[in-house]
Amino acid sequence: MSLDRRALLRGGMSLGALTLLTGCDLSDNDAVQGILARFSAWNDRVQAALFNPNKLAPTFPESEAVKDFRYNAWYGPENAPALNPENYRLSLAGLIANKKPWTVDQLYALPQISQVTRHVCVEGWSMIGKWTGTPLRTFFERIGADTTARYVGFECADGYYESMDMATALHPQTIMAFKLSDEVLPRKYGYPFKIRVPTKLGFKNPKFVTTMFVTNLRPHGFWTDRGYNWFSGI
Ligand SMILES: Nc1nc2c(c(=O)[nH]1)N[C@H]1C(S)=C(S)[C@@H](COP(=O)(O)O)O[C@H]1N2
Ligand SMILES: [Mo]
Repeated sequence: MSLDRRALLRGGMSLGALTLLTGCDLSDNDAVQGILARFSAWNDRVQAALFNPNKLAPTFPESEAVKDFRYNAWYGPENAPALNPENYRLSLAGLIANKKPWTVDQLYALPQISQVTRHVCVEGWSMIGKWTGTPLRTFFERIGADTTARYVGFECADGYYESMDMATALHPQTIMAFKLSDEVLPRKYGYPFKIRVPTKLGFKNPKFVTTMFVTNLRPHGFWTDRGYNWFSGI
């Protein structure tokens, strides 16, 4: 099934219904893309309005956390970036007072919490895992991020990129995850850290993050640019 068609169905609308509604020739790809983009923007607005920044994602007993967690990216795990702790630096940009880059040691010395939550992938699988790390809110206090700004963007070592609204970034369960199953986050799962956001679909959990920026202009997202909803809350 093509990405366009999947996006349409996810939007709750069949191709036939869309044809009736719009009278558009659906073989005209530009028209379809335009309609999809408008539905998607509308969905994002409605979802953001419905989002309760204090509502917690379900948590589970530790015994339910899967040790052999599933790997996902558009390439195989052997091609996952191997970031070297000697020269890795987390870059900070945009509306942040202290943009000094962070080393792995500095990041791993931050105060940490653990969560056992469910990761849900749009491709049709989900898994419960235990992640440990620093709430993004705590990190934002340290670096003097402007939390009145609207968005946070992430760039990753494999060319992936993601973004989220500030309310989600400040949510108590949104963490910079340094560990999976009590062990330093293995390379394929995003070493030195991934952003773990249990209130969002899996694709909004960027791995191997190398840059974080705060902005009022909505940044792009890798899968959002390929037809998925930007908000993608669960
Ligand atoms: N940098 C980067 N982050 C990423 C991805 C990716 O390909 N690259 N894939 C996303 C998707 S679709 C999913 S389901 C999860 C998979 O994370 P896991 O390998 O820890 O299960 O990572 C998300 N974050
Ligand atoms: Mo995913």
